Amino acid sequence: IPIAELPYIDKSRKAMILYTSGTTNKPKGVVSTHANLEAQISTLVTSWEWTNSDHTLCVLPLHHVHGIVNVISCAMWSGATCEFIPEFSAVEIFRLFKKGKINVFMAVPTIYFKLITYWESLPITEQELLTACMKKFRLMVCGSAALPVSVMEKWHQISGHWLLERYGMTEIAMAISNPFHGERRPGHVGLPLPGVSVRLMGDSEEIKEELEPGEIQIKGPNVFQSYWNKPSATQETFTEDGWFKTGDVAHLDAGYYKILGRSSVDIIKSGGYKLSALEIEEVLRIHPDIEDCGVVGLPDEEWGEVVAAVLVLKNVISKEEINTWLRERLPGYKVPRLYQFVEELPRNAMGKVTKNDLKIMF
Ligand code: MCA
Ligand code: AMP
Repeated sequence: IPIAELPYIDKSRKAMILYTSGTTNKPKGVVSTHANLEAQISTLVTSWEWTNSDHTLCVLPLHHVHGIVNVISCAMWSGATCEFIPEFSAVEIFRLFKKGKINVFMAVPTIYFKLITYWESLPITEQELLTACMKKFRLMVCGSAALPVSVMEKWHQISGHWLLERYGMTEIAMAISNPFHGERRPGHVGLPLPGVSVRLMGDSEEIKEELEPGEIQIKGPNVFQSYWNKPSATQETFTEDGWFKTGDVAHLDAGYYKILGRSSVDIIKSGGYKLSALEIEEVLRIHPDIEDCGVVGLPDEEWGEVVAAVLVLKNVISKEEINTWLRERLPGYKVPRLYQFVEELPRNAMGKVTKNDLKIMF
């Protein structure tokens, strides 16, 4: 098939906006240029050795980097094949795996957890067939949230693959990755990708040494241009010398980065989605029977974290009624799974709700 020439596009032009939740109550639009996308895609194509004979399956939403950049854009850049399923289904994923064409697969930890659970429910002959198909894959990647070591080990038992865990963010796409060749260290996100500079910064603006925790800061052509129509938020997220402040805390351990946590308790990662506790609280406070509330993320093996809410009520109302009301205003993955009702929220001397005390209540 003759390949038509593509139109000339100035690479400094804006190419894409993806919305991301953060420590503000409204999601921000992350604007990336064509040059940003080129850098984000080409570093992965090189590092993970994509070719036009690859065949992948997109099971992820397209309004996030994981689906749109890592899966689809890398496949298109390489001339590879990309299949889609309209919504997540373990049955459908394994049915397509069994056809024997797919050789590259990428997903969030929750999806690997769900695939393991489904695989375990199958008869042994079916399990063996699937294992044989998966062993022929070239690459299996996991990211968007911490991959529990238990999931990595179990997936190795059933597929023969050590998942390649990598670290990224909407504003920078992928920054740190375990190697394609070489040791994929459980519980670690790996080394900086080619073209990406990484440093760990302490509270007093000192660069951290081996095993000292610090905020991950990123520089490179992969880093986004601006938040849509938010010049001051854009400025605040960069240091004076131009490093992007991720808000994630890590340390360096024998050459590999390990994520230790986040600087904000108000960011929740559930099912690979990044959620703002403040955004959920703001919606809850509109409810006529809710006086006040505090939202937190609780550790969970399947979802990474689950959303939980502590409520002070004006009038008696059930959890079910609150959930029905919330589902008309928020997508399902933002709706709290657990509730506690209290007379008063715990606060510190400054009057700020102490989120760690809320977590203890569960
Ligand atoms: C859904 N359910 C949940 C959650 N989500 N329960 C607890 N916590 C949650 N977060 C419940 C629903 O209420 C429902 O239960 C049941 O699970 C099925 O819901 P459904 O919406 O059908 O869920 P699903 O289709 O099974 O979705 C699970 C999923 C999805 C496939 C893991 O969450 C997903 O696609 N996640 C990936 C998101 C992603 O791509 N993130 C990347 C962004 P009931 O029936 O009882 O109500 S991060 C990124 O791009 C950065 C750059 C990076 O590093 O990659
Ligand atoms: P998002 O803003 O949706 O792009 O989510 C990015 C966030 O996901 C990062 O700031 C991290 O907190 C988290 N994240 C991504 N990959 C990993 C990983 N491999 N391990 C732990 N956290 C991760």
